[in-house]
Amino acid sequence: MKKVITYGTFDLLHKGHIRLLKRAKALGDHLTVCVSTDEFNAIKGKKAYTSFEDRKYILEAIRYVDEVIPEKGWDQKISDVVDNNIDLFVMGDDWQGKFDFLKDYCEVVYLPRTEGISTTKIKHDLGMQVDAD
Ligand code: C2G
Repeated sequence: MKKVITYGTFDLLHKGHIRLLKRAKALGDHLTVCVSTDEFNAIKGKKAYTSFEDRKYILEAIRYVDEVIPEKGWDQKISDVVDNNIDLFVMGDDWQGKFDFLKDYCEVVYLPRTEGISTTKIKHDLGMQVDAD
């Protein structure tokens, strides 16, 4: 069984997120999503509209997602890959190269982002407070 993992906040879930999850799952048999906690988002300088518990609940309802675990910091990826027997790490290419250190532990693939949609754009278009990205 080929296990895939990906990471993110997945706030205000949109087509770009779903397309990433769909393509990641298609590269294996099992997809684990490591979703940022509210505390980690604060470290990332992001404030999600939807709480960690609700973002986890929503992700668990997606057909492409098999397991959801918490992302509490930047430095858990190696242990996540090892402890979960992960074969493939997938991220959108806005992260191109940033996680190549994982190549010692698993395959690493960066997928093209979906153009024209982002959580920041949604918030901006709705006239909401936008994080300092
Ligand atoms: N994404 C995408 N297309 C978009 C928007 C997002 O493919 N239009 C992808 C991102 O590249 C990422 C995933 O969807 O792989 C989740 O995006 P975010 O929730 O914005 O994740 P981010 O805040 O970048 O957190 O440790 C890594 C971080 O947790 C990543």
